Amino acid sequence: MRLSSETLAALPAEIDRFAYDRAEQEVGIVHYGIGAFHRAHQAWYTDLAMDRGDCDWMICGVSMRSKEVANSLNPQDGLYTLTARTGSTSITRVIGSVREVLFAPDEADAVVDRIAAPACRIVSFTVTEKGYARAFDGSLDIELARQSFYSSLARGLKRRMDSDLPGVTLLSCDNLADNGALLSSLVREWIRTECPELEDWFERKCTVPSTMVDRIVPRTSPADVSTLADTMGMEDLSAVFTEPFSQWVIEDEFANGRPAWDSVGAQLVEDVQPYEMAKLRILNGAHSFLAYAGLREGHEFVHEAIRDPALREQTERLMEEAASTVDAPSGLDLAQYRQDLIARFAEPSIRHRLSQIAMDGSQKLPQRWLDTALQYVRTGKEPKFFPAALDCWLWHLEDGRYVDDPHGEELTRLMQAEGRSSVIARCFFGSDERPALWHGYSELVSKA
Ligand code: CS2
Repeated sequence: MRLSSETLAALPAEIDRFAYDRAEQEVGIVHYGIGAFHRAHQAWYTDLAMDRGDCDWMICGVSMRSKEVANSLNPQDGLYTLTARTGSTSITRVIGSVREVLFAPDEADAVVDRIAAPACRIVSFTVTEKGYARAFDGSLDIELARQSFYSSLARGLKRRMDSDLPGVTLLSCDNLADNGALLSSLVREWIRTECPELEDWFERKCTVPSTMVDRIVPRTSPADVSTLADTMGMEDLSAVFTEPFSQWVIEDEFANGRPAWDSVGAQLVEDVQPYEMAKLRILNGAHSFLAYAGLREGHEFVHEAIRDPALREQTERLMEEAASTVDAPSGLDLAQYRQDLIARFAEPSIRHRLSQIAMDGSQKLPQRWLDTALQYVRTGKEPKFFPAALDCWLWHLEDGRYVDDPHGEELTRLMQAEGRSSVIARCFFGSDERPALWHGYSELVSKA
């Protein structure tokens, strides 16, 4: 038996679930990048908000690169479970907020229809760092952008404009510095080049607030799925497993309404930046360090790496240096934040693979390490963590086993042929034909 609308009633009573009538709810959100993270985070908050009586916020998920989620979620009518684990306790809830999943390369017109529907009020994104199709200098790479969300998004917005419908909010939920401003400027570039008649309407009618998202969501393993099937008496091929902790900080600038996410734990604030800086530099910075340093030491999971005394000490030092570059958001004690993070990382029931975090380093390291190091250098201080952390990343390129990165092939080839100094030069300076991979950080090269 498999989880679906039909089999829902047969689930054991202790499995928590929503009480709203899904069939009555309209699709209020179109979400690009419906991976495990979205299902364990924004879709979960939305499900809880609808369960408290907020209506018409069903989600149409859009997959960009693989049909996997559509193939597993659509036969389940969009239903899946979220299991929050800690120690030996796990609590499972069925999430009802996803209506359907579209696979963008085959169903672009349907994506446009959903965005252009009067009920749609928010278009959100977890497309990962590389999904924004940025060129080396941070501007939009139009050719790359053609394979991403820009075209269907702009077509959907254009239809709204032509039908005199209200604007929408674009909500980036990716781990990028200033994700709202970044998304806004990239979408504007697309519009200016591909659909200039939309420019003024977009400016006047749509908003692009920033967000900070936090929840550790390891990739689901086949063992997780089968253990859950034993307790539920049925299979869920879209199940997600995560920690109980979750944080979502959102700038309250919505063009056309939003779910009552604040009634279920999200923080609506005026300025997300201090939260996002703390999270990217301390949590994600430490995560990336643990990934490369941990793999080098032969570990497989985050909880193993952080229990290695030498790595723990280095991680604590990195966190301390990162924290010293951050203005704490009001009410947040950064020393406590760091301690809590170590405990979250050390939780053995969250089997978070280091190789999952090691992915896409070329895209992640600027906001996780380089911004911190740059701030150090510019204030005349020595960023001690930085050479050690970069050394681990370079090791991982030399080693080659875990490299999964849009620039991975080029960097590992360069590493093999010419060694570390050429890779460093490529990252910080580039060449006439190929600009620097990390634009704007050349001051750091002497520390590399
Ligand atoms: C991780 C993040 O995969 C990664 O790079 O650092 O996904 C991390 O688990 C989340 O940002 C936690 O909120």
